[in-house]
Amino acid sequence: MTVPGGATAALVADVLVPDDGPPVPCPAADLLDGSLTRAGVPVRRGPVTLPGPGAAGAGAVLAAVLDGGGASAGLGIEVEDASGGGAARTEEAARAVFSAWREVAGVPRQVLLAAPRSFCAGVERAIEIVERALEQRGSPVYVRKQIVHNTRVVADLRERGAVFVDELDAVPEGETVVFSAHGVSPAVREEAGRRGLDVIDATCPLVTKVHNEARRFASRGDTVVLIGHGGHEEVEGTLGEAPSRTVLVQTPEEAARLEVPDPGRVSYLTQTTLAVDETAEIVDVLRARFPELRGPASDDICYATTNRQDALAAIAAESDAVLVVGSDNSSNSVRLVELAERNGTPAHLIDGPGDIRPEWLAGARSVGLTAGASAPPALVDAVVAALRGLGPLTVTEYETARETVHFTLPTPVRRR
Ligand code: 0JX
Ligand code: SF4
Repeated sequence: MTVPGGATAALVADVLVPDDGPPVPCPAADLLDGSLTRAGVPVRRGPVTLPGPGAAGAGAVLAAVLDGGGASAGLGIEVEDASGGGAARTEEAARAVFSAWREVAGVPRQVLLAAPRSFCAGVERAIEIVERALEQRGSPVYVRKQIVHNTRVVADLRERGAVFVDELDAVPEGETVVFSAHGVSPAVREEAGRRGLDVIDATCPLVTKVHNEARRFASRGDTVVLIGHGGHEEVEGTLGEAPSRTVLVQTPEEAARLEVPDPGRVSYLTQTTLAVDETAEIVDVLRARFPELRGPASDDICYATTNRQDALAAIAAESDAVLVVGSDNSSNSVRLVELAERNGTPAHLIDGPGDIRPEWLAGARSVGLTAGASAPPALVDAVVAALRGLGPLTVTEYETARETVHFTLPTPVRRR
């Protein structure tokens, strides 16, 4: 098949259809699809019929049936109409992709599944707020910034009528706007008030707690050291609580160089999604410099961030490779990748199964799998399903904590 623009499409098999037996499902289709898409080949999905012995046709069929440890699993790509425009290029790419995946398929693997992983209570609440606002008020419901830093979550809500905007000036007067889980500065709240917007606040209560601390520490006359990453929305929101009294510190080196008006009056706060060990290092430097340093009663790094890091630490060393489901602007997800790498295990951030590269699995018999707090659990299931399509797979979950946290919804959306 030639798609508009002249390139020949590759048909990735969801199922292989032999002429003399039952159809063979292809759970790894997303993996082949992702590789072909990255290679710039247009992809279609559907059944691929296996040519019988001696068959000759216009298309090229690349296929293998693997022993899946009980059930068989297929891998297949068909370059339809191999004589069409761009067909040679598509066939070359299809052969390269097929053989790369074929090479890492057919060996038994285990997945070490970290628990807890995936959605936290603040993310579940934020998504439910947008869903309920859409149910109650209809589309459009405006959302300032990404409700959570996940491509799939944002795409799903957009499909259901949410309109994501970067700033409030893109929201028409009087309309409903949801503030994201990461929080906003007082200046943003004031602007929403001035513009008569109907605000529903999806800021995670654990982020709000940090804002409250920022105001409290600043009002007692302290310099507030905010440990976090510059430019992150949560950090911008927290900085905005007491901008003239707050300084951002991102590294131990910055902490070591920090000059403050009164070294006896210094407090610290942190972004909620930092690496626990790296943050402790910065706090240690600050405490050595400012022995009277005061901080939050308990750490500002939230329970979900801490639990996901602990869970991954428990499996990282035993894994040959780690996959972290999450988007690349998700701070807590990126911290998980870095944590695995600090444990000596190569780690990769993926939005879903289509991002997995065959070379990551070469020689990897144990694959550690986790997901950041904004990544839907269904994407983790999709990764496991795709890996199952490469051969026999055992999945073992290691649970290091059980999460029972639940946050109530804000008043405007509490009743359905
Ligand atoms: O980039 P973050 O990790 O702060 O946010 P993400 O990925 O949306 O995770 C959930 C929201 C966290 C807020 O603290
Ligand atoms: Fe709240 Fe923590 Fe989830 Fe952020 S990661 S939304 S602070 S529970």
